[in-house]
Amino acid sequence: MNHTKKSIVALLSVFATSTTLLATVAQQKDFLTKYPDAKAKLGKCSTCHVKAMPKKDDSVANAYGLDLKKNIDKDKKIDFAKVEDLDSDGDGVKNVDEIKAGTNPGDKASK
Ligand SMILES: [Ca+2]
Repeated sequence: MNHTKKSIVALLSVFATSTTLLATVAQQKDFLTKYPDAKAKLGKCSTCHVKAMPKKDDSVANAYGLDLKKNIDKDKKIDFAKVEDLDSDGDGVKNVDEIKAGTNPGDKASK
C-alpha cells in the first residue's frame, strides 16, 4: 500500500469514527449501490442531511433522511425500498421518482 492510499484509509477511518450520528460512508455507498444512476447528483451528504457537509453536532437529517432513519436495522443497513413510494419532502413527487430524476427527495425546493 503506497503512502497516498494509507493516508486516504486513515482519513476515512477518522471520518467514520468521528461521525457516528451521520450516515456512514457505508450507508452512502449502499445508496449508490441501490441507485447507481443517482451518483452524479445525489451521491452526497445533502441527499439525506440539511447541511451539505454536516458535522457530528450539526447533522440534522432532512425529510428523506428522517424517513430512512425509520428503516435502519441493527447492522445500520437501510432498507431504501421501504421509502421509495413516500413523498418525504411533500413536494408532490415520490422519492423514487426524484432519485431517478436526480432531484433531492429531501428538499421541497428540488423537484
Ligand atoms: Ca418529493
